[in-house]
Amino acid sequence: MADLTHCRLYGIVDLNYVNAANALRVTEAMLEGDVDLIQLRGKQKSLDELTDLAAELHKITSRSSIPLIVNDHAEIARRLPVEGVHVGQDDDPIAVVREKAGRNVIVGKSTHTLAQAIAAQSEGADYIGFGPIFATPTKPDYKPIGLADIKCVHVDVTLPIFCIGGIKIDNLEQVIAAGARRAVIVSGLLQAEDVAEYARTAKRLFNLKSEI
Ligand code: 3NM
Repeated sequence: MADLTHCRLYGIVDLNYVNAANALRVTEAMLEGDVDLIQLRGKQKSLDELTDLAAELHKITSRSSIPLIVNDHAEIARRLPVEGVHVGQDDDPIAVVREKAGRNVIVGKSTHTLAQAIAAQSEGADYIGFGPIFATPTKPDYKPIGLADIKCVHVDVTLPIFCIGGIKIDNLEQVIAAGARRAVIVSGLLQAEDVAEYARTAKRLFNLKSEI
């Protein structure tokens, strides 16, 4: 299983922002910009559509040895050699995700409170998302949790923690200063004029500002 210890920047190819026809190009740009981990997310798409697209994306992510994580569908990890599956609070428990995948894949879980983060670790997640830190149009119904719990979650949870939600180049330093070692950027990256350059800038901030 891929080691996530050194991952800093997690990019999501979210089909609400990117046409499936452009997904490959955007993924290539993320790889060029040195994104450490990539997720395919398509809440509106069918399992078969997502499976076909994941197969295309995996050809190029695997060439760069960057893990490809699929959102929600463990079944895709059964059909394809993608590296992992990401689930939310209302999805299957992690053991069920692994069972459905039929092999030992990376399983990540979205968490929105300190208690959920601790529970996800006990449940056997390989990493967690923690957020939304700021308000975000990508998940409009979620109340932002702010910066204050970032330090605490890093004390209570030893798994890789990816802060998420409303994070952009403009506020990334603030998130890092609050204790984040890793971040997910969705709309910031996908709406950037130059996706690769945006990713590179974010990585540079981690390299310069992160203490660990
Ligand atoms: N999950 P953006 S916030 C997909 O808090 C997602 O679990 C969240 O998108 C969580 O970078 C979020 O555009 C949206 O704000 C992140």
